[in-house]
Amino acid sequence: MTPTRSTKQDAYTPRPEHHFTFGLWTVGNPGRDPFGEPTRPAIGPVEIVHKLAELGAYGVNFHDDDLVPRGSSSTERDRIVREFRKALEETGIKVPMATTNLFGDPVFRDGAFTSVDANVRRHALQKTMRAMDLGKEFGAETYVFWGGREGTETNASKDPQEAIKWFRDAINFLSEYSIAQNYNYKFALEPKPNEPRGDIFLPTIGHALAFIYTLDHPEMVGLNPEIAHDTMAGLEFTHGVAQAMEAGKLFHIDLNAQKPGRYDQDHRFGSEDLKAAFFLVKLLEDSKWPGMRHFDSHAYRTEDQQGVWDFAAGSMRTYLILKEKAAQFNQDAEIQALVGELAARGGKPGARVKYSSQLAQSIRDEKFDLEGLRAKGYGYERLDQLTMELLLGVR
Ligand code: GCO
Ligand code: MN
Ligand code: MN
Repeated sequence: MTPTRSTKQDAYTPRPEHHFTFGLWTVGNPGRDPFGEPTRPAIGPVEIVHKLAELGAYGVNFHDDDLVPRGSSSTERDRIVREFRKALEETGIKVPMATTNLFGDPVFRDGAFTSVDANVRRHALQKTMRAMDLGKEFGAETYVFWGGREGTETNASKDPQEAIKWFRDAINFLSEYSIAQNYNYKFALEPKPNEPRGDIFLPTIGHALAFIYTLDHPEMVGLNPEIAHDTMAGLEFTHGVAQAMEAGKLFHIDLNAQKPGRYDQDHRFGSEDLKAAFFLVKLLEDSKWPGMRHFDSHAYRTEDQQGVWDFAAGSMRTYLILKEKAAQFNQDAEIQALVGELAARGGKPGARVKYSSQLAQSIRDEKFDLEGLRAKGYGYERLDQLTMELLLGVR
């Protein structure tokens, strides 16, 4: 096992109660890309579990095929499962989430739940049910659906309305399976606009949210949004997360970093657009969101195994630093004075309109000081600059 670089213990040292998780496929990523071979050896599940425990993570997540490679015999499966379970017991590492690989096998090249081939669609159900069984063996509570191959390159191929119906049938079917098996899974749909398909169905948080309310069991189904995916689509991630959260639908989150307009980079959390990362952490922490802080990302392809653990430690450390910055923002007198002025403009805390005929009449009759409202600025330049100075460490 690669020795950990001697890292100092300080306020930003991750601990299990911070609920940081990694996928086997994230720290296990060997650096393959569409243009080149792996640049480092794959790391086995048992070593990953021990290393994540040493670094202070809470949990590890997996796809069926990450843990038990495709084509394993039942003896191999039993051995792998037994050794993985032993590692979990020795370290206390949990498995909060599981998922299915419905993208690697060429059988899924036209999609899994939305392949035009009905046999492929039923095979995808079979693979998912088996993977749900495997996830439950390790106590997973959240089940992620990332439809990487659910989509098209050409709309000549399938009727997109029909494809949505197939997708709905699959989620309804698997919801019933979870209920029948007493699995009590929460399903989390993960939107992505493209890659590996030219265009993927349910490409954004908004598409997925709207889809959920057409399901037979909308209460079981929520979102697993990912920073990289919304950034690829040019969207403001924190707004999407907030909308999912406000709807009670933020079931899981994939943290990483991404430059807009690129392939899915999945870089170390916080390594791009620090201010966006800060406001995301602030949202999650101010809301006391109880879910797992999952890192769906991997080390640069330049790295050896030491670099992988630097990447994992760095992801958690940056989150904790930003968490402290969020607390500082909430305590900074000058910032809070500006925030307080805005709150005062909002009326009583949480003042909202609710229709009644009297209120309608009174709003119709209300005299507004429009000159005053037009003239008064909002102070956002000052507020943003103070935020920047806080982030840059000079406050
Ligand atoms: C990606 C996705 C995946 C999923 C993972 C779990 O763009 O490759 O983000 O990493 O999150 O398959 O469902
Ligand atoms: Mn991704
Ligand atoms: Mn993801």
